[in-house]
Amino acid sequence: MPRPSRKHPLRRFTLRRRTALKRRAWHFFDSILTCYSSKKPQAYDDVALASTSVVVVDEEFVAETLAPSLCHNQDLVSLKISLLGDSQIGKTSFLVKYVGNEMDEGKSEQTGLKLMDKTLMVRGARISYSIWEVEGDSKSQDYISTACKGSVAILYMFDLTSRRTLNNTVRWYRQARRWNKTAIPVLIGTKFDDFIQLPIDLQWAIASEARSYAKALNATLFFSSATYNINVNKIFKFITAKLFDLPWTIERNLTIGEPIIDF
Ligand SMILES: Nc1nc2c(ncn2[C@@H]2O[C@H](COP(=O)(O)OP(=O)(O)O)[C@@H](O)[C@H]2O)c(=O)[nH]1
Ligand SMILES: [Mg+2]
Repeated sequence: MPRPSRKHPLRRFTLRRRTALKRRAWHFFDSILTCYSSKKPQAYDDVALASTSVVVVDEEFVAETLAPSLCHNQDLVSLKISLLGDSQIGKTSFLVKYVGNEMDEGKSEQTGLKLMDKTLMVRGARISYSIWEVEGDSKSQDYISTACKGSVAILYMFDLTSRRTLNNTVRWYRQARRWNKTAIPVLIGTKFDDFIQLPIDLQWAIASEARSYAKALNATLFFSSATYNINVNKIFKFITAKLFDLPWTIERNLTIGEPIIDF
C-alpha cells in the first residue's frame, strides 16, 4: 500500500490560500499604516484644510464639514437675500451686526438700496450671501423689484415698539410677492431690548399680533436685537439650514419677556 504523500493536495491548496490571504492582510494593514504616516493621502489633507478654513460657521455646521466625503467640493454658491421694512426700524444695524467687518462699504452707498456680502463655509462649500436692503423711505419703492428678484429668502422687518411698522409688513409682503413668490419668508421684530421695557400686557398684545401676521404671511417669526446681538446669527443659520436641508432645527419660544421664535 503506497505511503500517503507528506503534502496532501488538499493541504497544499490550503497552504497556498493561507499565504495569499496573509499577503492580502499585510497589504491591507500597510495601507492603513500609510494613512497615519507623515505621507498622508490627499483625502486626509483635505479634511484638515476644510476644518481650519471653516471660520464663520456655527458649531453644528462645523461638525458637518468634518465628514471627508463632503469636503472635496470647494465650489462657491452665490445666493441673494433681501430685507424689507419701514425706515428707522433697525435694518442696517441688523445687517451690520451679521456681516460685521466683511461689510462692503463701496457697494452700500446707493440711495434707496444697500448691498452687503457675507461668505461662509458650509459642508465644505463656500456660500456667498448678497444681502440687499431696501431702505424703506418713499423713494426706495422703486428698488423692491431689484432687491426681490431671485432672492432665496426675504426678511420682512418691523420695530417691536411700533405697531404701525408691523401693520406695514403686509404692504411690503404684497409688493415683494409681485416679483418673487418662492423666497423663504421670515418676519423679524427688531429692538427687542426696547420692547422688553414696555408694560407686560402691551408686550403680550404685540407678540400675539406679530404671531398672527407671521401665520398670515406663512413666515417664521423671530424677535431680535441688533444692539444686544439677539437672534441675528440664528436667523441666517435658520435660512441656511432650510436652504441646504441641514440637520439643524430651531426651538419655538413663546415665552413673553423672551425673544419669541414661532413657526
Ligand atoms: N434699542 C435698539 N435700537 C436699535 C436697534 N437696532 C437699531 N437701532 C436704532 O434704530 C435706529 C435706526 O436704525 P437703522 O439700522 O438705521 O434702521 P433702518 O433705517 O431700518 O436701516 C438707529 O438709531 C439705531 O441705533 C436695536 O436692536 N435696539
Ligand atoms: Mg437702513
